[in-house]
Amino acid sequence: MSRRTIVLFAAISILAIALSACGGGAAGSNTSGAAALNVTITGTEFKFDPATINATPGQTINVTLKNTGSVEHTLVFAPANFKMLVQPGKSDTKSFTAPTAPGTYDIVCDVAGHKEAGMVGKLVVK
Ligand SMILES: [Cu+2]
Repeated sequence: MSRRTIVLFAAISILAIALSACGGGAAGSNTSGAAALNVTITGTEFKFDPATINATPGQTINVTLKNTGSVEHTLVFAPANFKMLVQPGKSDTKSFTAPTAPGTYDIVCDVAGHKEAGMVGKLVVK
């Protein structure tokens, strides 16, 4: 091989690596996931309905909390430092990211006494 050929070959190799790295990145983001999950949860005294969210690891979760009760309610997901508060008769949408570790995590309403009254839910990641 002439020096020129070697340089050309090296350039093509680098280009090929760059392209495959790019492709790999795209494939990676496809596997992690999963389109965002849109869930609508009704909050009232004293429960979430549905009380269970099923998500995949690292999935973006867009939560719409509709408060159909007569007092304010929150939806708190501590592992993601996530909290939303919705006044009675209102609804709001916010997003958080599911943990990357599979498992079952607690969702609570942290208004005083609500969790104890049964206003709890689960996020199942698998
Ligand atoms: Cu509540």
